[in-house]
Amino acid sequence: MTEQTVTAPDLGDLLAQAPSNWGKWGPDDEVGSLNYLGPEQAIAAAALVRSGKVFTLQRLIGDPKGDPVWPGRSPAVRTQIMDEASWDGAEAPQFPGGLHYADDKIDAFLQGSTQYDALGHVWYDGKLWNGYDARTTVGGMDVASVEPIAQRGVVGRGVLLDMARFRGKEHLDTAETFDHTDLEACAAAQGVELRPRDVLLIRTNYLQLFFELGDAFYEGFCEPGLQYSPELVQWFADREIPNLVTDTIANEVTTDQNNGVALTLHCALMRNLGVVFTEITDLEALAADCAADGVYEFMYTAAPLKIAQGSGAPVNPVVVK
Ligand code: UVW
Repeated sequence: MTEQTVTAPDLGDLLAQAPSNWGKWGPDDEVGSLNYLGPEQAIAAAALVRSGKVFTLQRLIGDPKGDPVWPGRSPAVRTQIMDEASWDGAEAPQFPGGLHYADDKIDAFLQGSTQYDALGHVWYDGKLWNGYDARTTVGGMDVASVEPIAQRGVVGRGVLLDMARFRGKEHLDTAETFDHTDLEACAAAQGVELRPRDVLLIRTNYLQLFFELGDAFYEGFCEPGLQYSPELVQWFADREIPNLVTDTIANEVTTDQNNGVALTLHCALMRNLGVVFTEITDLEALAADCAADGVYEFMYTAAPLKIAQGSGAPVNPVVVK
């Protein structure tokens, strides 16, 4: 990844002609393409509930098998503060009636598990989503934090695009890429129609390798995923995609295999179009169910935790079929 970035083009140059939604929802907007989801989309999504089957998409925080995180981040550490042993000594707190209780806390990267990124999470050329100055991130996100996304919540028609199954693989491979034409072909093979304003859920099952390989997973780290092209970005813009949800750590091929740029789509989709990213989801149970009943559309709902000035926040999205 790092060797290629030395010769990589500048994001400002690469994306100079790329579509932008800055200003589309006013100068103060902080939720971007989530504006595409309103009451009409929520009602249509609710109409997709037929079997009543419920799927939660969050990965376990504190998984005994480990928590996959972006290199440089560390998994959450949970510390037990109070438990029955707290009442072993004479100094134990006493409550009228004899109450005992358990308490704990976590020290966690807000992007260290299944999470929503704030729209201001990434930037280049000193500007965030909607043109906000990157200095507004210093010491905490003054604008385009995760809080407005959390306040609003996300409800819409979700469509699962099972790229791993479509390619006949247990999981996609390191640095394997695909684009919007592959998403369309996958949808066609699954017999599901892609509609404007869909929440797209893309399964790679790549994180299975994290659980199989342990630390070796991070050697030559390059996740599979969508790869930048002007046509792909235009496809997202034309389809008014509000939310991109994947089961990888960063929702796109880590390093563009054509030009060496890191996380181009974070910039082209999130920063420029205001597409909201949901990462590190667990799509396995949902994908198995979709493969079994052939129904790849559903009601998708999510709301990240409300964290003031957060650049992201944990979430447990809920899908109802
Ligand atoms: C980065 O953008 C670095 O990480 P992510 O979006 O995966 O949280």
